[in-house]
Amino acid sequence: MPEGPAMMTEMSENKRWHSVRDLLGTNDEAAVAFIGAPLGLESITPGRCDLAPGVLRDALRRMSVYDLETGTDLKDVSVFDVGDVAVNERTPAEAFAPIRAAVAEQVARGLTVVVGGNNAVTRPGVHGLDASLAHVGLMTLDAHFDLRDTDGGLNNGNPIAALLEDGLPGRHISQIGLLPFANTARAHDKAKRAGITVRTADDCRRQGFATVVAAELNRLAGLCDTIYVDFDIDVIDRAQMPAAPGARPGGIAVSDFFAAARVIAAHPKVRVVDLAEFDPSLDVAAIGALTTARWFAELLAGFSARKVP
Ligand SMILES: [Mn+2]
Repeated sequence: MPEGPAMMTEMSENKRWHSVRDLLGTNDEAAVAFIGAPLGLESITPGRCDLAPGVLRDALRRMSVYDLETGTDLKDVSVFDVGDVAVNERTPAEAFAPIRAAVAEQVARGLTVVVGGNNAVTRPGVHGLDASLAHVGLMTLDAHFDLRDTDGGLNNGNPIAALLEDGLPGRHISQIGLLPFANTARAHDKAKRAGITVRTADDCRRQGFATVVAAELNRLAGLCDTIYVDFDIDVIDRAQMPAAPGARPGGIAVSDFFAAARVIAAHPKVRVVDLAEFDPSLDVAAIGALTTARWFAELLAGFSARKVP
């Protein structure tokens, strides 16, 4: 046998690999949709969350499609990339209709992923999944209630308050990962009076974050036809997620966040998820970029493992 390089029958991995970015394209038959929602205006702490969809797409090149821990290979998964909704220069009030419409157009797929943007993307996202708000459940993974008063206008601190005012039943809402000294007594009282289920970061540490998430998915699934999940990335401990203005020390471990993403995407009633509050202008050593990229890979892995009922 002559010596020399082996015959290559597949793409060489000498300089590159098959990445999660390669899964995004224009295949209209794809079971998963990716919608960029670069909404940055009216953040309580002004920032550049509008940069997140582009940074996340780029970071997906650094994710191999293969998960050696479970033997999951995403190479045959196809994601329809809708592109970005033109909301860069819009307020949450102005962005409501276009984001709602973009989500409503995709919800026939198995899973629609909305990449914000600040947390004001959640209200139009929920409306896009269920215009009646009567049959949808909402789970938030967030250090905050996002129940600030709406009297001064819509911002990234009041999407849940606005949804309650729109008619979403409080018992259809689960809020997980709340932190002490990051919320007010008034917001907590609003949550209790509305019948929202509240699980603090400490509850999650004691019981296991993925365990709490799975239990709440089951609770919501018993009440609702579909479930929307808002991943506010500030639920992660600030040392592990510096690129979120609201993240604080004492938050959820990033490994728990990834595990929860997989459990959530595997649930057959979860139809739309969003990612909110990633501000690339605050990033350090691409921690935020790589964290959101891994989150997206976990969603695809969970979705691939979904058992169709
Ligand atoms: Mn939030």
